Amino acid sequence: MIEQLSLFDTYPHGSPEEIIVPDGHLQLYRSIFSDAQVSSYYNQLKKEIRWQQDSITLFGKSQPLPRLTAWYGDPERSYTYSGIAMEPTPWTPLLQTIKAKAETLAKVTFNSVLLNFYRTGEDGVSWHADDEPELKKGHPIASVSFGATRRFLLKHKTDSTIDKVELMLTSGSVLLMLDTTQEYWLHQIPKTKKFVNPRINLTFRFIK
Ligand SMILES: O=C(O)CCC(=O)C(=O)O
Repeated sequence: MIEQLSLFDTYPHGSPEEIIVPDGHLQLYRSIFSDAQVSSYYNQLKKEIRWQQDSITLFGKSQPLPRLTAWYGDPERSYTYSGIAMEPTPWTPLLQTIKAKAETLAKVTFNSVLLNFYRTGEDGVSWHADDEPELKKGHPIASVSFGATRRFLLKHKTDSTIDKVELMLTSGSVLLMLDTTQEYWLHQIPKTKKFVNPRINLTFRFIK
């Protein structure tokens, strides 16, 4: 008997939306997880992750970050951003499951993840690139979202004539930031005064 392959069998994740910009390349998978997974993963992450409230010093004044964060990963993969040094908490089984999915899509391995918990629309992250020296240059970054849909904006670091890019990151989506994207582009999750439900985002990374 000949087994017929459906499109779903051939492309179990569907084809991603390709976002090709000057000096950058992203792929967006809109719904990678089932509805049941999305809601159970969100609840579990909210409950079991060791969320912390970090502060940064701006103009000599300490200010809480507008989100909660956590850093998980392989032993000794510590990470410093905006002057905040983070030691990795060991992987949980759920984080390993999500990591495996991200690795299948990105076709690389990851050894760490930064988690962000946006409690309301007043939480966000301002313009930055994931280009700290300890991150392996050019290695894909996989950004997985659960919870509220939020706007994700990208702008070129040096050429203001290049149009900004706006993506809506929905629950269960996986965005891959590839090639030279971190070298040439900044990204942000802007704050909004509109009511939005909480959202959890995980960015899987590779620390050298
Ligand atoms: O929440 C997001 O989608 C973005 C998170 C982010 O920019 C980061 O972790 O560097």
